[in-house]
Amino acid sequence: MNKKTSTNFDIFMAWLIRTNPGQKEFHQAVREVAEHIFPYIEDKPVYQEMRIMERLSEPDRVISFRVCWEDKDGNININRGYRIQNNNAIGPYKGGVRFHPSVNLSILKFLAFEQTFKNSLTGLPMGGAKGGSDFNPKGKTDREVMRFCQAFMSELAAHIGHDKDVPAGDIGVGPREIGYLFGQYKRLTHEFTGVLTGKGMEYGGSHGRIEATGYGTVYFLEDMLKHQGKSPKGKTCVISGSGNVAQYACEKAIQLGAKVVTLSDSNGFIYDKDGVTQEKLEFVKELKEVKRGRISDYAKKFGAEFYQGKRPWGVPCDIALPCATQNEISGDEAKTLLKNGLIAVSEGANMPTSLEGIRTFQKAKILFAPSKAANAGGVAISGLEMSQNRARLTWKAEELQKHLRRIMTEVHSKCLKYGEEKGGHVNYLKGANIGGFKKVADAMLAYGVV
Ligand code: NDP
Ligand code: 2IT
Repeated sequence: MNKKTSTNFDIFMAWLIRTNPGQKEFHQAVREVAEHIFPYIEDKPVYQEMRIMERLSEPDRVISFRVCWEDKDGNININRGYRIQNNNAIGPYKGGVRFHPSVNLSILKFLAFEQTFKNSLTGLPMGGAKGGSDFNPKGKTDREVMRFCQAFMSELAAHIGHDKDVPAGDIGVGPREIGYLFGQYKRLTHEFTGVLTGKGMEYGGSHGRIEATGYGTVYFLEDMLKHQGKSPKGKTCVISGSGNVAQYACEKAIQLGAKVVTLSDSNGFIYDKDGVTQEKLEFVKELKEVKRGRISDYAKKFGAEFYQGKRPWGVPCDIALPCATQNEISGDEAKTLLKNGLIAVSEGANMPTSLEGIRTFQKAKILFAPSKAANAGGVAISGLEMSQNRARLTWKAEELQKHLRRIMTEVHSKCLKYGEEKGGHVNYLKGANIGGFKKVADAMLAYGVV
């Protein structure tokens, strides 16, 4: 009898593409991982016989639902909601919710797949999931956003729970949306449990969660530079995005003595030659979180340059921190960054560098921190929010900052363990992929065929 085993990368990718037609972001994310896992399992037949990679890349469950809500003018709107529960081998499903018009099955499946490896790297007991909707919160009133969130949660509530699946924020889902979602869950179930993370401090949130992703991305950068005897101090830094992750990556980079010269949104980027200061950053936080305005207002307010419809990668820098969205650094943009003297990239966003971009950075052997390692700080503090909710305790802010710093160093160490190559170069992508894979795969082996 001929047994089916996963021995061949090409056969695996052909299967993946055939069974998930047209889902290009999902193919990309799986390829990025499989390229390292197949060589790693070549001499480990048990992972092949048990077809771990195939099982990891077929989500446990894909939930899709209609979301109907009434806007301020009395019109009925229909959006599509999703929750992808990718894998719960090492803990309850865990991962953010994204509200953005670009949301589709391919994007959420790539995010849920990545989340599985990222959550494993944190060392905490969390499986991988992602959810969201093609709803566009931009230009909507608070009441419209509330009605949408309530309608979304009315369906999602049946599929989540503090031991089952714990959603959180992502693009377009911040403290306001988490409040509305949590309020509706509580109303439907008559229970107060830690079913979401990223909650307000008044109702079970954790200190440090707001800052965690951005700070963690810069801590990872700091650890990579330290490994080479360098530091962020005095380095010029280009950041994309101006939302949650970008704001706190900017804050930590400034605190560590770097000079941040750009921020962006979907309309373009600002170039501030004098550098973003803490004071200017406070303006950005207010602009984005309260006024929900555009980054071009920064240029008007502080006399910086604004480049309409452009991304910031043409600005000369030592360090790039992509913190907006997937595939925002193309192969050509990666080449431009290198030509201008780039030494390190730490990905705050999920999969912001295209495959061509990654190959370009890796060929040049610069420091490249992939998202599943570099932005793991956010979900790590989410994991600690779950612990606090279970214990009905609130840990002190300083304690959480220490945990975040420690966890990012542990993630960095895992990348070194599996990614250090002959000659001392560290392939952080390989390290993160294998480091994330091992724990999940071994748990799956323990369960047998389920
Ligand atoms: P926010 O909604 O707070 O901010 C998103 C930012 O990215 C905004 O500046 C937005 O601009 C910009 N942006 C979004 N989509 C696009 C696009 N298609 N083209 C250009 N700009 C875009 O989200 P977050 O900061 O939370 O998320 C940013 C990234 O970080 C995402 O990849 C997310 O998955 C990842 N991430 C987030 C974590 C978290 O804890 N929040 C944890 C780990 C990763 P505009 O306002 O114009 O839309
Ligand atoms: O991509 C991510 O890691 C997040 N959006 C955060 C997930 C979480 O559960 O905190």
